[in-house]
Amino acid sequence: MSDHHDVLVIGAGFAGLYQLHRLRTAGFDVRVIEAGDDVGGTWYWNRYPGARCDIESVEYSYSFDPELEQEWDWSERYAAQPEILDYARHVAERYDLRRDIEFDRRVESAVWDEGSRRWTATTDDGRRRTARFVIAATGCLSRPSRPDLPGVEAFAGEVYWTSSWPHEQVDLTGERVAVVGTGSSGLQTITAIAPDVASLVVFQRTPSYAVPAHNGPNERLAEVRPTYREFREVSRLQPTGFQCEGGTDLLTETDPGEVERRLGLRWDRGGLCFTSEFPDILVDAAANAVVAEYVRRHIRETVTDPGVAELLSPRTYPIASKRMCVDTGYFEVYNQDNVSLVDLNAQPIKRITERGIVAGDREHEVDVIVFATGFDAMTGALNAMEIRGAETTLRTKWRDGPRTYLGLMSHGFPNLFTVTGPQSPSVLSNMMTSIEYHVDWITAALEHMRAEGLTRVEPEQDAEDDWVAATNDIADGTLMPQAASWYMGANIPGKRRVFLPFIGGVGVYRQIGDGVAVAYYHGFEMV
Ligand code: N01
Repeated sequence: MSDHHDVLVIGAGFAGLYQLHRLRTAGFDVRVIEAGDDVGGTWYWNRYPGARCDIESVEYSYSFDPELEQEWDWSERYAAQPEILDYARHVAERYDLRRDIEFDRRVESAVWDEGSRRWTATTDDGRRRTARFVIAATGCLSRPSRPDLPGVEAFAGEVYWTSSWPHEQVDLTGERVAVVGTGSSGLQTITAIAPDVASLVVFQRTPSYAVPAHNGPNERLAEVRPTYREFREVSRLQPTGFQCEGGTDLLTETDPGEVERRLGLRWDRGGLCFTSEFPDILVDAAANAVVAEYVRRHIRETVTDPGVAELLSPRTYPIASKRMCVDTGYFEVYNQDNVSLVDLNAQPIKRITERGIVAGDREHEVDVIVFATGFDAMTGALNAMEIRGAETTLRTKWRDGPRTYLGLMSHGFPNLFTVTGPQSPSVLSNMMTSIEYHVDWITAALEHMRAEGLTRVEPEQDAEDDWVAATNDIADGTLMPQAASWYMGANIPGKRRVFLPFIGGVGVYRQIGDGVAVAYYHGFEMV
């Protein structure tokens, strides 16, 4: 096996798999390095109870091959983690991808050599591989955030992290369980385990806005299939990369009764499109407040204890400025006798003991602690590697926040691409749509370079500066920076607060990316 390749891809999640398929079909010699022992990325690691995608399965799937689209059956409107992992495995088999993937290897460093115009990547087994191009398909939410709570090692029971749940069955029946964290992973875990555990204590720092999923059999698949091609074309141009049929009337100019009616229709349909009814929700605090109160009212109507309902009601940030959750009976869980809620703002966690968690002046004795504390989003996985470009490391360059051109490349790091990198729509979109777009774009760029005999590509400093400024300006025009969210890097102590994704929309982003490519990769220096 040669240790030099045209392209080294890091990660065998949905981005890495598709990137391998595209480049190999185009005749490149590609090697994929994957830290896990199987494909699937996010869906390989996050196998906690209740893990499920909150983008509908007709949208959260590859669109590149009409045959794949027609042959794969999604059983539910929102697919559960095992089914999505099966799909990733099916894709790996169907396109014979495994032969070019090395599992159980983590890339620790990648160093650029200007003389040979090559990257040298070193994996955790000490092995080095060289490649003309490196493509980081490392995921946006793949570097877990593990808060440093004193005493964890003293705990006598079991500790689990939703972001790296064990592969063998974990039976929590009859156990006394604590869950720390109430984002999407926490909500899904809590809802799934509450019926079976002896007791459940939820440790909440910030309550989440959640809208109902209304999950069920996937009736939409039969509807969409006959015209799947056209359906995908429409999705690719939507702001979120999936179809929401966004409204155009401003909430603040709509009669309150009509607002109530329309939000009700969205609520009854379920899912993340809830906030797409009015375009001013994310830019006008008054409009946002109406929608936030709508959700809080549902929480009050669902949770019988008014004190608990109030604790579960988000009030400190605009709705949708932190990632919304999609739930299936989450708030109802708090009506169960065996479930209690600890507000960490009033009773912060002091330490973990042999028996449980001390919050405020009370020790909560448990058998199991589940941490659902999130990720060092968007930059975490990239900065975890020592990536040394022409002059410095990526970590050093990005100390005050990521700097990219189109979220695809960073000046000073030639021939290094990031799939769904920071400052691209990524986490604000259907990841599948954004992954496919980036992979197609990168593949076309590499084919162009090969055809022209070019061996080095790097974004120009000016193009990058303009893109960074534009992404920040657009975000500053919204309510998004008001939340202490992982979109802002605010969940990681010491991380610079900068809005990380591009919020201009998938359709707009696509037009920009296409325009750049058509203009001979304007803003990229290719030599
Ligand atoms: O992570 P999160 P997640 N002490 O960061 C709390 C996607 N996803 O894994 O908000 C106590 O959202 C933290 O509190 P706060 C989706 O994009 C999708 O749940 O920082 N608590 C928060 O409550 C999602 O947004 C799906 O104040 C601490 C929680 O832990 C993203 O992944 C499913 C703490 C972390 O929530 C991440 O979701 C799952 C501490 N020291 C995930 N540190 C679906 O498709 C953190 N917290 C459905």
